[in-house]
Amino acid sequence: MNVTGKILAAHLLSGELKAGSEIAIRIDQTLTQDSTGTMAYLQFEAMGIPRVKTEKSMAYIDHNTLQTGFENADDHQYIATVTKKHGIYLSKPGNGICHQVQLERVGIPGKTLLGSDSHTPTGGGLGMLAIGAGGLDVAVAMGGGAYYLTCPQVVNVYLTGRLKRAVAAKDVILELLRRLSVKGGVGKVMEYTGPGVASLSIPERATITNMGAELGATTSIFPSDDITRAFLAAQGREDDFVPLTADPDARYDGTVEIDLSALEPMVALPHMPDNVKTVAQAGPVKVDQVCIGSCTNSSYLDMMRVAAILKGKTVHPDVSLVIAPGSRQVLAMLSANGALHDMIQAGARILECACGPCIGMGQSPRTGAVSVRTNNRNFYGRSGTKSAGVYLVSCETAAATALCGVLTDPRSLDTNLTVDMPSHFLLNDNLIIPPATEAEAPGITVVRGPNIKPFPQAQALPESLSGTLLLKMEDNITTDHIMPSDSSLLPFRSNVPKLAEHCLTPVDPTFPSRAMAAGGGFLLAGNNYGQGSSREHAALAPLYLKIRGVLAKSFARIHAANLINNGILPLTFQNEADYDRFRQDDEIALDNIRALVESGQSEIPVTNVTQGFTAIALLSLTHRQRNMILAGGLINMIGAQ
Ligand code: MIC
Ligand code: SF4
Repeated sequence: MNVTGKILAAHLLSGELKAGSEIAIRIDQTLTQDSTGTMAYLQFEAMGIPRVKTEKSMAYIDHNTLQTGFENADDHQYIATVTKKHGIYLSKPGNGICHQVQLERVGIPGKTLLGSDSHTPTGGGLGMLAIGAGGLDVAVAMGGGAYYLTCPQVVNVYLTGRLKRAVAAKDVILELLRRLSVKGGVGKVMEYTGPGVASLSIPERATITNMGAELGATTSIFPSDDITRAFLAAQGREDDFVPLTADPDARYDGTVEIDLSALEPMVALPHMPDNVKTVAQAGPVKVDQVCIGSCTNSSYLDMMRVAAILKGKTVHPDVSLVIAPGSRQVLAMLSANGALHDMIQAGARILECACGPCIGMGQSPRTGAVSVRTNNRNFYGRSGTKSAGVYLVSCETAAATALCGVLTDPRSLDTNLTVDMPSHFLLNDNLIIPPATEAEAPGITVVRGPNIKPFPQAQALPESLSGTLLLKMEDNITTDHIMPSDSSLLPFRSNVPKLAEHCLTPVDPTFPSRAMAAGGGFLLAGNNYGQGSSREHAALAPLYLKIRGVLAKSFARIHAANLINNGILPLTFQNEADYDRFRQDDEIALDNIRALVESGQSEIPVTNVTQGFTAIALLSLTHRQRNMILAGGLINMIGAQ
């Protein structure tokens, strides 16, 4: 067995471990962050379960920390009180980015983790099976319910050699994205094996598993070995260590080989993480801004390499360099050992330990800017400046670039980049607030400010559906297109009516008003629709606008689940060429759709009323998903049960 298979087998509640079939697994740990968490806790409350049933559930506040109005702080207070009441640990704002803190203080090899954030697979660096999902699925898992997923294929990513100086773990995952594309991991777990694994530290492994999300993978995982033991011991958690490796004769559904010694610094050009070239090929592009941080690249190791490059130098006069260490542990260690001083003296602007610029919460670059970042996503508009181009690189490339003012291959610097992993991290969990005891919990009042609005609920599936195809879209539409998130919109994550006014506006600014005027309708999309974030708001805002179905060439995993959880039909073309026959504004009809779904039929005739033809769409639903669609979503189904 491979590592993935071992963990799945140990947690299997129903189904068969056969790639492509539906399985249900037990979830040991959950995490939420504030931008998806408010909705997840509202849904958890709607289920009426008094206390979480997981081994450990964490709530992080790391996304919405700008607090330009009362909204963020209202959400923080809601999360602080609802978690205290229901048995969830709260990581307060300032304690760090959820994935970094979870890796340092909470994650355990061999356990399952479900998180309401697409980069939850960061935990795979520790040998956890860590999966991103919509808030509602996480709410169900907190209540002790199973997590249902399609049993993934497991791809063996066989690593040989070792990284050369100034070549980073980020370059490994960028190389994989170059080879496999943003759809390359759909339906798969990327499992790392081979002699090269032992040369990678835990934060380096976590950088790779983190950005496996951009491959569309279900998750990514490394074995748990001596390096894992040493990391946990340095975090004061050696007792959490369990060894976990693939059997020597483990079977895989495919293999990709990467010779670490052959890699060079890579860059993803605007506006897609798979638009990858070597830094040398991309050339000395003039740069306006460099942002170092995010859950991909903000560990102690990363920051120490950045500090080494910056030490005694000055940031280029035309560049604004911002640095956000990933956790308070990292920041505290940098301040104690003087590395923070080196960054400040070089001219870096230090930000709090949070997502910040990665999700457009501040630091939007100037009009037409080139912004070089260590993040994982460079989707159109995500920085908050539509005309800017974001380039994704390693910390080493980012720091070298900040000094030179142009995109720079860090191998050209002669800095010593050897950083030893600490044998003891600075430990201080005083910003992790434990929940109330069961006896105290009934006395806790959950506080809801005026920004907390009820979430929209779907209706049961009617006999037939009809409406207009309100928008025709290309391939690879991201959740940042469907439900954009920047500093002006993130404060409204618990206010879906307000968010809906911005739904799909990066594709067509007139969409929300047209959808409202039409009283709802359908969407038409290409391949990999809904890639990117786990944000359920990309389903909730369309639901609010009465979108009943999306007709696409294919869907991204988490978004498809979010649509079904909210009673919206994810239909794919039986014959992809039919995509070209449908036009925006065509009227379509799905006659007798309820009876078809009830009978378990997956082939759904879609009549194009305007043009007078019928095409076949596929609705591939499991028995459980069928019941959800019929009931009008997961909450209604649970209510009915
Ligand atoms: C992101 O990186 O896009 C986010 C913001 O972390 C999201 C979650 C969200 O939309 O709130 C994610 O990756 O799931
Ligand atoms: Fe935060 Fe960016 Fe990571 Fe999302 S990708 S969790 S916004 S740092």
